Amino acid sequence: MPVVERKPGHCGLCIARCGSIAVVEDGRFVALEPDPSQPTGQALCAKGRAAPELVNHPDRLLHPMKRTRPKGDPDPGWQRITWDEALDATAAALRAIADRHGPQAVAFSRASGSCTATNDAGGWITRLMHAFGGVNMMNNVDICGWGRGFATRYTYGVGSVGTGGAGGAMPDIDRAGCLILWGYNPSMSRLTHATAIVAALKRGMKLIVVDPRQVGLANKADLWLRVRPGSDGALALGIAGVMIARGWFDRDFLRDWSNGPLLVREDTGSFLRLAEIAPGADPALLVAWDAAADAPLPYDPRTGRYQGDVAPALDAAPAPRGVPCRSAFARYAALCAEWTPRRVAETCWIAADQVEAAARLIWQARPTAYYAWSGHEQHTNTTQTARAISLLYALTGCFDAPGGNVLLPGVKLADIAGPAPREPALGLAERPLGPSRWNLVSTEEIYRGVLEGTPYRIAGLVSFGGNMLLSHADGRRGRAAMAALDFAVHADLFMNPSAELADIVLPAASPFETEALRPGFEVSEAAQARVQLRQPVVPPRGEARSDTRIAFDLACRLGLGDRFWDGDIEAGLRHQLAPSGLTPEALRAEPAGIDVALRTRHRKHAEPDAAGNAQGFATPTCKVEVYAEGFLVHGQAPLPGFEEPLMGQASRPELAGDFPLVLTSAKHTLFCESQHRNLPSLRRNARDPELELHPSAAAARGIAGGDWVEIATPRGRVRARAALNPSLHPRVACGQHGWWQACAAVGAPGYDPFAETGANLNLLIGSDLVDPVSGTQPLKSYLCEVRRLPARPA
Ligand SMILES: Nc1nc2c(c(=O)[nH]1)N[C@H]1C(S)=C(S)[C@@H](COP(=O)(O)OP(=O)(O)OC[C@H]3O[C@@H](n4cnc5c(=O)[nH]c(N)nc54)[C@H](O)[C@@H]3O)O[C@H]1N2
Ligand SMILES: Nc1nc2c(c(=O)[nH]1)N[C@H]1C(S)=C(S)[C@@H](COP(=O)(O)OP(=O)(O)OC[C@H]3O[C@@H](n4cnc5c(=O)[nH]c(N)nc54)[C@H](O)[C@@H]3O)O[C@H]1N2
Ligand code: SF4
Ligand SMILES: [Mo]
Repeated sequence: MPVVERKPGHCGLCIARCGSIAVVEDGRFVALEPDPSQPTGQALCAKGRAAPELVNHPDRLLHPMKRTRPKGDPDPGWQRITWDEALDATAAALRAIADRHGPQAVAFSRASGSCTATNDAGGWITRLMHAFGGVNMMNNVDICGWGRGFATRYTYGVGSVGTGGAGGAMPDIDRAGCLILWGYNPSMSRLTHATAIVAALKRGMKLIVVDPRQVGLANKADLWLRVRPGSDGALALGIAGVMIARGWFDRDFLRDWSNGPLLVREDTGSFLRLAEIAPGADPALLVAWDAAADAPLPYDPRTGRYQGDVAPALDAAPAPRGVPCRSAFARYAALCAEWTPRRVAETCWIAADQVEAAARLIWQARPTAYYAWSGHEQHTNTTQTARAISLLYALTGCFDAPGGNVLLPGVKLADIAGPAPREPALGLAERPLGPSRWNLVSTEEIYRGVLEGTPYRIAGLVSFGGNMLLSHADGRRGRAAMAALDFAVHADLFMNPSAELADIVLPAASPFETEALRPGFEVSEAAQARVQLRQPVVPPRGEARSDTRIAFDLACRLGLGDRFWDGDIEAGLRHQLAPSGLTPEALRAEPAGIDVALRTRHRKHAEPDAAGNAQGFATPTCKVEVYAEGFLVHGQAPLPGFEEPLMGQASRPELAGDFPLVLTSAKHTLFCESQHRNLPSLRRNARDPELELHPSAAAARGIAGGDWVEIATPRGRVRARAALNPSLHPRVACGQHGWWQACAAVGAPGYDPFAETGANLNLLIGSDLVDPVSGTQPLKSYLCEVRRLPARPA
């Protein structure tokens, strides 16, 4: 009889972090099962169930290796080395770069925390970067999380990539009357959300899905808006326009909690300062309008109060002292009114009556909550789209209200990242409002730093997972940049095309082989209360080490041990947990986790602060920012006017004839990003990359379902198999990125990541046309054409 152990924990393979029980037979990890006793344990997806295949895979990296041949040689000549050799060589190379160019010349990167377990070590990796003096972290935020977690800070003042939703505020699905999924398909991408939504639909919650494809919960939605990829901003303005015109909005919330009442000068577009009409007045004071007195009403953004606590007019258009002004809200309402349902229908390729239907549902079925993700993230207009959606949401008045998007409490932990060095991150000068403000940089900024030395030289790269040559645009430029680095080290579970260009590769342990702290599971109050110190299911294979271990070890070799408890992870964990009152011992004794007492408070903006003023919002005006004056200062629009995608038919009419289709992309149910194609139970059911086409678009090109096709854009061409999807607009095509890996066990091929005969979808996308605020690449709206290939690619 085998010795069977059943170990509670969670699946760390994606952001859902499903509560699970790992089954271990005679020391071998053989199965992963759901653990319904955990708040995220209702179900597991196929990837989670394939976890033993991943852990036990024959291609796992088991030892540190160094390359012995030049970069660019088809055979890197990997040679096994010891951990001591690997860490010493890495530390020496990084120190040499820091001596020559300064520590900022070493960039750091990590795989997205939404498709890997690198968040387990995220704070420690950032701590390592800060301690070393690094200021540039590539963590994919420019294409994943900027819209939901950062752009919305310019509206609500909050945002955290950890708890997404409305920039830090998670949808209260259990209590929502209406939920909007905007470019987000949790049935494939976050099982725990999907489960909660299905339950809420049973009790009568209304659902609106904005997605070019009728996929996942779009099939159960009360309203499915088949938006043209990249036109979401216009749709948000149009829906808001109907809400405002019909009075379907929370006027009191906008008056009291948004900067909508503040007067904007018609001549400059800046807020009117009191000092401009009352010389000698406090220069910090802004102005609204007192309708009863027909007089200016001073507003102090430091306290969030209007003089005398008089209620301001929301939509005034006065000319105090002859200075023509309009309130921020009046300007926003005028912008929205330009987006009539008919114009939205033409722009977004949806039916005009759906605009009104959406507005009605959002208002009448409140409380309304929303979650916007990848569908609105990967465009040249992502920032303003996220702003437009957030303002539409503000109209509901449901922010931080029960059944709305709630800023959930979390267990208190010590900050482990430590302060960032002062040196500016790459991209900050060009895009001061973008990710660089938070020391987060794009791949293109790194490539430019390496290849062109601007704004300064990047000579080294430390990567914890990730596969940027597949996951970001312009992989060929990326390959040139990787090859031109003085030194790169990459920690991973498997070799991948990006790691192939490193000097040293380190074997990383999988989440099933490591202990990790999960301080809350985000999707609900109950899930947030669950703190788990996930226990290893089996020991790491070979010489693999956890990312946390690697960060601590590397820090010590770099002479930074004093910042890393001399390599003692346990001491670090104890420090991190201290404010919570929890200890590692207590958590280990309860491997499924401990529920801490958390109390959700709503409408925290109305709670008084120490001085007796309402807390308001953490924005420059202390209110929800309908009008973001800070954008104006940096040459961006303070209201989210809609700009067409830069590589779209409207912006590039000269290309529209040769490239008549709009190309977008979506996640694969069976794989995370560029991973998992090597797992037999998954790959068996999805052998080849697919491109979804409308049957009429296919027929017009002589393409049948299953045919191999070539996808061409102005930037390149790659291959996929046609899959017919009648739910698409005939002019939209939807591809899959991340295809390169073979799966020998089922005889499924690999694909050359850099060749036209391969399937790297992101070779089709350039890195020159990006969102002006965030640098986001248009991975989900580009121009393309598709043609049938005579036969399967070699
Ligand atoms: N066209 C198109 N492109 C896209 C997207 C899209 O929708 N369309 N989506 C984008 C999004 S949202 C994202 S987040 C990015 C993702 O891009 P990446 O973050 O580059 O993610 P992956 O491609 O999954 O690569 C993850 C790598 O990390 C390794 N890994 C997994 N777990 C661990 C771990 O615990 N530790 C370490 N050290 N390594 C680990 C894996 O083996 C793999 O090699 O791609 C984006 N690219
Ligand atoms: N199975 C699986 N799960 C994953 C991942 C994975 O790769 N596979 N990756 C993880 C990661 S890193 C992330 S970021 C999350 C993301 O999870 P999601 O946000 O759900 O990811 P996507 O499938 O890229 O995009 C969601 C939807 O947006 C639609 N869409 C495409 N273009 C547009 C557009 O212009 N506008 C609108 N409104 N919608 C559009 C697509 O059709 C798709 O159905 O998933 C995580 N979970
Ligand atoms: S959805 Fe699947 S891969 Fe993601 S955590 Fe759950 S079981 Fe794991
Ligand atoms: Mo992502």
